[in-house]
Amino acid sequence: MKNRKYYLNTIIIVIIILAIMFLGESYGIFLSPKTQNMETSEDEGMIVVGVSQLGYESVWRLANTKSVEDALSKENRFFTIINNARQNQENQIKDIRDFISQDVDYIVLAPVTEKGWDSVLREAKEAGIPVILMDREVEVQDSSLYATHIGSDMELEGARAGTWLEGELERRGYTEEDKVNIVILQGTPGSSAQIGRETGFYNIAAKNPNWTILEKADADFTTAKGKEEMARLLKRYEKIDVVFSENDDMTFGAIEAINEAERTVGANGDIIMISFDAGHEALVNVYNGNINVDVECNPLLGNLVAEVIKKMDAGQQVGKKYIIDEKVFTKENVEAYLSNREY
Ligand code: GYE
Repeated sequence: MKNRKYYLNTIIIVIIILAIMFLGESYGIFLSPKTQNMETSEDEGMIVVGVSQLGYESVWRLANTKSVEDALSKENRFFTIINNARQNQENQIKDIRDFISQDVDYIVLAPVTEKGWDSVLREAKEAGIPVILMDREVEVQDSSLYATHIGSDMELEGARAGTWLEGELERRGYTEEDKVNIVILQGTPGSSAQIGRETGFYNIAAKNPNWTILEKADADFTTAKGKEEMARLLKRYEKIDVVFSENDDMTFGAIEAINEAERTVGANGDIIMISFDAGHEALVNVYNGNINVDVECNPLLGNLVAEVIKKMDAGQQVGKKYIIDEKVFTKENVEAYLSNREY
């Protein structure tokens, strides 16, 4: 009796294992990702796109990744592989090489820093795979190594912050005699966002001899580092009038550090807070008066990327640069944007 039951159980288990293997094979579960990608995409005549996203360091980045996922979707005839490089250029170079060996149709690259891309982009070019730069830019000798760049004018963003500060100091009654001490919370050094925003801001600062930039502190676009660096700066400098924080995530950390140091920030405080990106949570902070000004950087680039790839795929000529329109938010205009902010 015991034996019969044992055999019956064994037979049932063997049947279940065979059924799983059979179904797995038919649905491609046991195929390597590469084979799986190519078979599915070719079968359905889709455009295969490899996306090398630089990381998930900020609210901006999450919104950008989602926007790409939504636009480069199966329904939209795309087969998309998104790799996340965790803010590391080596990982991005490896991702691009993987995409080349998978023979994708297009590569979308959001480069963590500007330098160091020449060889890998040449490899993509030699393989005949067009590279679309998204968000940040690259600094290469030969601009034919990429097809186009879709993103923001970061230098203009920095200049907008500087112009706003000039106006604000004037409104507060500052004269040329009044010293203004500024600290900068920097995003990833060598990234377009850091370089561009600082260049734009420094150009305005150069016209205001009473502005002193006390220190630039690398806080890598993250809240944790923003808080840590701000706390350190507050201990080091007695008089800080302005914080130029190169993204919202660092700003959130900085506000916490300022409050913990029993200092006040924003429209009603003694430290002026300048921020970039202008995600929903930051706009609420502008509305509540914790952030004085937030210069918009729009992460919703997915639709434009999809549109440009479709054009290229249809053999049409595309532009070398696509820059999106952006705004500047202060307490005066922010209310109208609070309810329908997508990120
Ligand atoms: O401002 C920041 C993100 O490159 C524009 O990267 C982007 C920046 C953005 O981490 O929040």
